Amino acid sequence: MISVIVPTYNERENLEELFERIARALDGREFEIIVVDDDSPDKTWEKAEELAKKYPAKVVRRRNERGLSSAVIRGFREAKGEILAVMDADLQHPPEVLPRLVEAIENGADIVIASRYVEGGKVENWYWWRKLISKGAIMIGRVALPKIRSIKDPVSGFFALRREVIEGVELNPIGFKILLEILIKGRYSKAVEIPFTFGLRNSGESKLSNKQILNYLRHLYRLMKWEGEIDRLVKFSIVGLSGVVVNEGSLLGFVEALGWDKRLAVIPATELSILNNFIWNDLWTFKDLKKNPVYLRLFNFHLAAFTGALVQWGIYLVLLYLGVNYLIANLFGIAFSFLVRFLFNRNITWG
Ligand SMILES: Nc1nc2c(ncn2[C@@H]2O[C@H](COP(=O)(O)OP(=O)(O)OP(=O)(O)O)[C@@H](O)[C@H]2O)c(=O)[nH]1
Ligand SMILES: [Mg+2]
Repeated sequence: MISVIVPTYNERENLEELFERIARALDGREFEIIVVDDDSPDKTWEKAEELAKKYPAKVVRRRNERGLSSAVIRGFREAKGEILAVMDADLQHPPEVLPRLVEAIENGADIVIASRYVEGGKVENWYWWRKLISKGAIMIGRVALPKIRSIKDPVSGFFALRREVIEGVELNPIGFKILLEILIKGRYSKAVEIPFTFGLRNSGESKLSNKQILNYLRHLYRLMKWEGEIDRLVKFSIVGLSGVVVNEGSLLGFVEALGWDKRLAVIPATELSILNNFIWNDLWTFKDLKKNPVYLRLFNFHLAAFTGALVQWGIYLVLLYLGVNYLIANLFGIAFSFLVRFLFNRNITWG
């Protein structure tokens, strides 16, 4: 059996067509529709209850709670199916895609995402800035959370999964992007994406606000913490600081004890600090991620250091050109170089 979970808030006008199209799309299969409505002022729940006389549906009217993710989680709890699907009520998620989601699960996938950003998928009539924000947000998410790196639309609100994926998993109900939460915390081995066209909202108003952007970043931070990525960042910083000590200390030794030329001694001193950082990162920061052979890790680590230096220098020059104070310009350069080196090493050297 398939449970189609539909969170709603003021979607009264969309329900009739939604139910009808879901029923037509899933004709011949056993299904139920679960509407989780947060006591909408337009009485969406009332309309849903009326439709439940005609269609296999269950209506949950939550009086004291609000929130998209928590509504979906509630829907999961109420659902009886082995396959759980989630979709919006406003018909931006065409019900006709549902059979393809179900088939993908029957063919062995644990999670199937109806995706706007795989080949063949698209978004209709969005202003360029909304596309930019959407794509940018996804890119940040994929970089911040290597586990979902291969997924093109990890924030889609339209997806299906096997019940086992979320059973016994503690999902955090905060935020708008429940799929992200599931992709990080769920128990699954195969997640696939199928393309679809995200259409225009049929009727009613968007609940998406600017607040959601900040919310999304907070959600990412929490998931990074859960994944241990924040720990890695901290370790990487500590190792970086130890590298500064090694660099300065060996430079001092080369110049004062060995009498080397100051202009050249900085090169072996830098190399020593790179080796120092490599060893500690290899033994500590990324100790669980040694997939590449050691010579490749060492080579990539040098490449990261070099790339970071170039980025630092580039940003420094650009900011100087823009009239920024040179010390502040350098600080920005250092910060970006740090980020670039961390991401390079996390995703490539130990990726
Ligand atoms: N139960 C519940 N449902 C919600 C809540 N907020 C949004 N929804 C529903 O979640 C779905 C997605 O919300 P939308 O406002 O359509 O978000 P969106 O599709 O990103 O934005 P638009 O493109 O403007 O429609 C819709 O079915 C909403 O009714 C909420 O707080 N509680
Ligand atoms: Mg919508």
